[in-house]
Amino acid sequence: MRLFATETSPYARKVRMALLEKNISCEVEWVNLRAPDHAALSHNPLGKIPVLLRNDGSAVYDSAVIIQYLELLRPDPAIIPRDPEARIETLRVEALASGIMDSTIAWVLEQRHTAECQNLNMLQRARSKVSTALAMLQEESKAWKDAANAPVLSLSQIASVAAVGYVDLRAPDFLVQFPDLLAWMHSMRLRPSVSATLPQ
Ligand SMILES: N[C@@H](CCC(=O)N[C@@H](CS)C(=O)NCC(=O)O)C(=O)O
Repeated sequence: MRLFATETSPYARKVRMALLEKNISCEVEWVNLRAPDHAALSHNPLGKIPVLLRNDGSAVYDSAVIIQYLELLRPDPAIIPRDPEARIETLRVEALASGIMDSTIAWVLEQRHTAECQNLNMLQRARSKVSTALAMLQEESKAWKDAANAPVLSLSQIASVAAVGYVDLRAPDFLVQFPDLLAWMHSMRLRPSVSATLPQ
């Protein structure tokens, strides 16, 4: 299998961490998203990464679907609980973390425009969503104190590391408002799947 990814994509990081936690070997091909004919385009018409190319040549995207595929491919160790209530709760936190990624990217892209071309209303809305969602993740993380030493990380924890790590990459000062979440992230650096996938 081959994963098309970039080193900074939080969605790809979620998949890369899941592969490591589940001990699934997979070649990673780094993609230059700025190139008009980048490698992932021929496998995903949307041109987005991550894309997982299976051994039979078929492609799986987006990150949430790839994770479901990996869980089917190798059920143990499970990163999504099988108990229905715990499963929905885990997928809800994954959606929350994905929303943080989406809004942080929207914020970063808007900020790249010259000052007179920025949509300040949109910028403010994206920042506010990141802020309220991070506050909620900080509450969730209080139950994850010992996660770094757990036999396997859950998808909630994997997605949260990827989302908070991306905010840390793009707007590190923003995280100062969330000291408990920062402390949790710091403790997670001991985990090989976290340290091996730090965005460059
Ligand atoms: N919902 C998708 C989002 C993927 C996504 O937006 N990836 C970005 C990189 S972080 C991308 O490929 N952007 C290029 C583009 O939109 O053309 C997922 O979870 O996989």
